[in-house]
Amino acid sequence: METFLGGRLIVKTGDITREETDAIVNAANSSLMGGGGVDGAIHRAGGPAIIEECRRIRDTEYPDGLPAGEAVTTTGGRLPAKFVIHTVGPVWYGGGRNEDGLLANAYRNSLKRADEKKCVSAAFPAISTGVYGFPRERAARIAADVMKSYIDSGGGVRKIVLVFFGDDDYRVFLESSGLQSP
Ligand code: AR6
Repeated sequence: METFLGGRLIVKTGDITREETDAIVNAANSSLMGGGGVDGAIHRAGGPAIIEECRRIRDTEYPDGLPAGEAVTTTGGRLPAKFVIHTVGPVWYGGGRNEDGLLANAYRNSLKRADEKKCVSAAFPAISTGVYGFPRERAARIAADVMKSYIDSGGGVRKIVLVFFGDDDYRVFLESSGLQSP
C-alpha cells in the first residue's frame, strides 16, 4: 500500500468488494445489467438489490443505456459499502475516439456522484483497463491527474482508494501515474 496527495489518496491491491469505504465504483457497461470482471464481482457480492435499482435507472433516466463517461448511484446491497457508483469507461479503439477524455469523465463524474451522497471515502477499480483494453500506463496518468485536481480543488471525498486486482497492475500504476515524481 502507498499513500499520496497529503494522505488522501491510497493505492493498494485487493478485491474492491471488500472495501469499507462509503462508496465503491463499478466499471460497468452501458446496459447496467451486469457483466464479467469487477462488475460481475460487485453484483455477486452485493446481491439483487443492486440490479433492481439499475433496472429502475434504465427504465426512468437512461432507457438507451448509460453513456461512456457518465455515472449513476445505487445501494451497495449486502456490500460493506453503502453505495455503488456505476460508471462506464470507454472501450479502447486506439486513442482516436476521445478515449482519454471519456476515461477522465468516468472518474470525475463518479467523484461528483460520491459528493452528492456526501461520501467521505470512495474506492475505485482500474476502469476500462480489463475487458475494455485501455492501456494501463495511460489510464494510470489519467486517473492520477483527475484525483490530483479533485483533491486540489477541495472535493468532499477525504479518502480515495485505488484498488488494483493484481500486483502487476499495482506496480504499473505506481510506475506510470506520475505521483511518485517530485
Ligand atoms: N476488485 C478490484 N478490481 C477488479 C476486481 C475486483 N474484484 N475484478 C476485476 N478487477 P474489467 P473494464 C480489475 O474488465 O475494462 C465487464 O464485463 C481487473 O483486473 O472489470 O472497464 C463490464 O460489464 C481490471 O484491472 O472492466 C463491462 O462489460 C479492472 O478491474 C466491461 O467488463 C477493470 O477490468 C468493462 O470493462
